[in-house]
Amino acid sequence: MNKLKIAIQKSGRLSEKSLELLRECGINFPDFKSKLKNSATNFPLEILFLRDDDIPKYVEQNIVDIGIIGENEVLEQDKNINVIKKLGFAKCRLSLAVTNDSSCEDLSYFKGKKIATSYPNILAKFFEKEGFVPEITEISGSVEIAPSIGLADAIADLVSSGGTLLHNGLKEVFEVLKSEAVMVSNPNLKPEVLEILEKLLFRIQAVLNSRENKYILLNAPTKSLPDIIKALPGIKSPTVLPLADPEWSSIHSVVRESDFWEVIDELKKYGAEGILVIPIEKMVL
Ligand code: PRT
Ligand code: ZN
Repeated sequence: MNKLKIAIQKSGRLSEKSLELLRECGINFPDFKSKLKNSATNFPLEILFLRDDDIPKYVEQNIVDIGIIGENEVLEQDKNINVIKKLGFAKCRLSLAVTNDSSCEDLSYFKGKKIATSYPNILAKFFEKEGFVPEITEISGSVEIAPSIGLADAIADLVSSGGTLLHNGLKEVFEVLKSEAVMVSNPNLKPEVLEILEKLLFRIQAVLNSRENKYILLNAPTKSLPDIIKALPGIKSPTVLPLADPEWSSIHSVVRESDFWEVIDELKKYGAEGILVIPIEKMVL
C-alpha cells in the first residue's frame, strides 16, 4: 500500500506542535519517543523524526515526501523543494540586533561591520539588495553572545518574545524576514502519494480554519438586527432565531480570532447581551 512519508523535527520548538497538528487531523500513531520512524495506525502516513536542518535535504532527495520546518530554514538552504502550506505556529522573525549603546539609525550602519548569524545566505541576499554586504560570520548557536565576546559587532538571529536580546544587552534594529512553520514537499511526487497528500492537506486546512475562528452566540434586540448583522463578518450570513420574547432574537455566527475583540465592542454598542464564544473543533468550508 502506498504511504505518504513526512519528516518532523525530533525534538525542538517545532516537534510538539507538528505532532499536535497531525493528531488534530485525526491521525493516530503509537508512542514514538524511542523511535526515529513510526507509522500512523489509521492513515497511510509514515513519520520520520529528524533534526530540522536535515529535513530540506531529505525532502529534496525524496527520502521523505513532505516535511514540517521553519520557513527560515527553507530560505536559508534554498533546496529544490516547494512550500505548500503555512501552518501558523512557531512564528518568529529574523532580525538584526546591535548592542544597546550602539547608535544604529539605518542599514548603512552595517557597512564594514561584522555580523554573526546562523543564517548567512538569507543575510547576504538581504544586504545585496542594499548594495553592500557586511562581513558575515556563521555560527550555529548562542549567536546572542557574539558581540559581548568580541566575535562580531552585531547579530542576525531569530526573535520571538525578544527576551533573549534583552538579557544579552542587545536591541533589535531591523527585521530581515518573518517566519513560521511551513509544510514543504518534494516537487515530483507520484500521483498515488499526491492523492494521500491532498487528503492530509484537506484535514490540515479544516484544523487551521477552526484555530482561526470562533463560534459566537448572542441575544440581540430585534430592532438592532440590521446593525448587528452588519457588524458580524461571518463566513456566510449569520443564523437568526426568534426568542420567546419577540423583542429579542438569538444570533449564531463565526468570527475570525483576529477580528474578535473589535466585533464584540460593536455588538455591545448595538445592545447585544449574553454573548457566548465557543472554540470550533473542525471547520470544513
Ligand atoms: O536540534 P534541531 O536542529 O532540530 O533544532 P534547532 O535547535 O536548530 O531548532 P529550534 O528547535 O530551536 O527551532 C526550530 C524552529 O523554530 C526555527 O527554525 C524557527 O523556525 C522556529 N522558531 C520560532 C525559533 C524561535 N521561534 C526562537 N525564538 N527558533 C529559535 N528561536 C531562538 C532564537 O534563536 C533565540 O536564541 O530563541 C531565542 C529567541 O527567543 P526569544 O523568545 O527570547 O526572542
Ligand atoms: Zn536545527
